[in-house]
Amino acid sequence: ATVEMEEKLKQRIAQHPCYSEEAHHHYARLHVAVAPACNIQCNYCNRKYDCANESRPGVVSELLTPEEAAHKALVIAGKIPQLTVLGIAGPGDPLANPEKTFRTFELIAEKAPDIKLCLSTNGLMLADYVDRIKQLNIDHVTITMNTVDPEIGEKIYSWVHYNRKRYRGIEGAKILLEKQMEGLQALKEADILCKVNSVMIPGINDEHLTEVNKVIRSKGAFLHNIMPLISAPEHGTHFGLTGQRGPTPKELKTVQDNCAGNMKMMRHCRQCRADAVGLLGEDRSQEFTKDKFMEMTSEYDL
Ligand code: CLF
Ligand code: SF4
Repeated sequence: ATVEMEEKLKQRIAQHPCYSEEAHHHYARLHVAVAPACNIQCNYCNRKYDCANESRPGVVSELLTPEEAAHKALVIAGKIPQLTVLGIAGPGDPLANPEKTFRTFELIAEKAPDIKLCLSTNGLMLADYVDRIKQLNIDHVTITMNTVDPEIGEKIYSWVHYNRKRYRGIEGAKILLEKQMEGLQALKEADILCKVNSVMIPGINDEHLTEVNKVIRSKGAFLHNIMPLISAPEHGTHFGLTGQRGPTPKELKTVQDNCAGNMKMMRHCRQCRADAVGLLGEDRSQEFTKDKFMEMTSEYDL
C-alpha cells in the first residue's frame, strides 16, 4: 500500500514545475495577476509591486480581470504545449480577492480542465476557503510562513487586517500565525498538497527557520521553499529603508541544508513575477502583455 501511495503522490507532482525539480525542465507555468488587494503588511513588501511572498520584489505586473486572465490562459495553453499549471500569486493576496481569484479558476477549469490550478497565499483567510479550493480541484497550495513565533512575527508583519479590524504588533502576528496553522491543518485534512514558502531574513528568522521546518513537517506540509529576502532600498520596503540585508547564497544554502534531512526542500525557485509565463528559468511575460494577448485567439476561446 505504501508503494502504491508513493506512486500516486509522484503522479500528482510529476507535471508541476515547482513541486517536482525534475518537472521544471519540461513543464511550464503561467501566473495571472488578478488579485490586487492584500490583508496584511509584510515589512519586505511595497504594495506598488508584486506580492513578495511568491515573487521577485520590485516587479510590477499588469492587473487583469478574471475574463482577461482566462482568455490569456487559454491563448497561452494553445501556444505553449508544455503549459501544465496556472497559478494565482498576486499582485496582492489571492484570498483577499476571493471573488476574482475563484472566478478566474472557474473559467479556466471549465474550458481547459487539464490545466492544474495552483494558489499562493499568506494564509490569513485560507481556512475559510479550503472547501472551495477542494471543490475546484486545486491540488497545490502555497502558504508563506516566515515564523511560528509571534515575537518574531512582530518584526516581520507591521499589521494584519482581520474581521474588519486592523491589528498591529504582536496581536496581529498572533492572529496571522494561528490562521496559517489552521489553514495548513485544513489542507492536510482535505488531502491537498501544501508547499510552505519562508523568506529568510538574516538576524530575524534565519536561526529560527529549522524550527519552522520542524513544525510544518509535523503538520503535514509536502515541500519547503526557503527564499532569500531581496531588499533593495529603491524598492521602498520597510526592510529596504532600514538597511535590512538579505542572506548571501552561502547563508541560504546552509539553512536549506540544515532542514534537508527532515523533508523535501525546494531549491530551484526563481521568485517569479505575478504574471510570469513559461519554464521557470525563461520568463516570457513580455510576449504576452495585455495589448498583445487580447489580439490573439485560441481554439478554446471563452
Ligand atoms: Fe506559481 Fe508558486 Fe504555483 Fe509555482 S511559482 S503559484 S507554486 S505555479 Fe514556483 Fe515561482 Fe518559486 Fe513560486 S518558482 S516563485 S515556487
Ligand atoms: Fe505584500 Fe504579499 Fe505580504 Fe501582502 S502578503 S504585504 S502583497 S508580500
